[in-house]
Amino acid sequence: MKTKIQELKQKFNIELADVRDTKTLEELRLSFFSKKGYISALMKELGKVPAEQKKEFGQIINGFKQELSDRFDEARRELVEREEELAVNCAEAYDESMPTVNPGGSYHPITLIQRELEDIFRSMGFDVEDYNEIVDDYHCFEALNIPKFHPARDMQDTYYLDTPNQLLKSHTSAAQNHIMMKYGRALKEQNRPIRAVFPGRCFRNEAIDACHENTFFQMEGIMIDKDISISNLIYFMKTMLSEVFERDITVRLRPGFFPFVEPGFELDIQCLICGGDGCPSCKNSGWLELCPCGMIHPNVLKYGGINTEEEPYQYTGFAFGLGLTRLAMMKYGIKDIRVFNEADLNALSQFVSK
Ligand code: FA5
Repeated sequence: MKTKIQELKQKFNIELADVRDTKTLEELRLSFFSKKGYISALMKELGKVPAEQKKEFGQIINGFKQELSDRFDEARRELVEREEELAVNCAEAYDESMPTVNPGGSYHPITLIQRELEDIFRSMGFDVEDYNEIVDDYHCFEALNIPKFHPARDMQDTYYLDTPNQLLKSHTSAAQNHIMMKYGRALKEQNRPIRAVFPGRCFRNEAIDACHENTFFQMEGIMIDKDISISNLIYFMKTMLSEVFERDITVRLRPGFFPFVEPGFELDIQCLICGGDGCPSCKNSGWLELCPCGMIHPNVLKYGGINTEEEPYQYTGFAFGLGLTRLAMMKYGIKDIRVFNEADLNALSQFVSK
């Protein structure tokens, strides 16, 4: 029994030396003092000791219990003191005005593709413009040859504000009139062609699926000068796509109706997710509507103060409305458009600037 107590004392000393906090200390205390602990086991053994030795061993066990108990109390006092001190020091060390330490952010894929396109168009002499997200009915529709109650409005149902006549822009074309007004004078007086792209967030009251969102990005572009034709339009579209994808992309141009262009086209690219076989990202068609475009309708030029008839200012122009979000899907192989707005950092932080 004496050897047993000696062994337990040694065990206690070794384990206590390793204790760093009150939680571990409590675990050690229970291993000795709980019903199934070492002290209970000793007391059971006491029952087997001959009667004449019971008193002596009983006193030894009690002395041992008392010693352990005192050492526990002392260790607990010291640990509690240390933990309190640590908490106070940490609180003092915390400075809420300091920037938070984070692992470093990354740009959203839309930001990356938008910047890439801005650089491409700047290198071709285009100005990059910004425009409001809240616009009025005139700029979003009427100045684009879409009068009230025109069926083309049905394709672009959007969100209307309580303030009369204010809505969230359903397409970047809403900025066309503003850009024409801004640069029209330089066109007329300095022969400076209007070449501008204007990226922006668009909103539509839309049923959401793998390739449709209610909030998405477009990049609009216009070019107005004398003798601008469809050849110019096709040249710029081709150059832009080959720069973005850095390889040959299969595209198709088909007629498309938009009241603000005449003639109008739909420029589709073969789906790069399925290679043209059909998948949810392209609604199983193998093609993705990417960039409607066309020659700007004379009415739209007129609303923008651009002369179309009077010699020598017979201006023409082209316009395109690139689906920036869909372009990002194709470029980065993102199968579902909803990824862009889900704020899932695991998915979004994979994209790095070139
Ligand atoms: C327009 O928005 C016209 N303003 C484009 C235009 C500009 C035509 C200039 C002619 C001249 P459309 O509704 O098709 O057209 O949208 C243009 C592109 O935006 C689509 O090809 C597609 O790539 C993208 N887009 C449209 N709706 C959504 C949506 N709900 N989610 C994601 N992308 C969309």
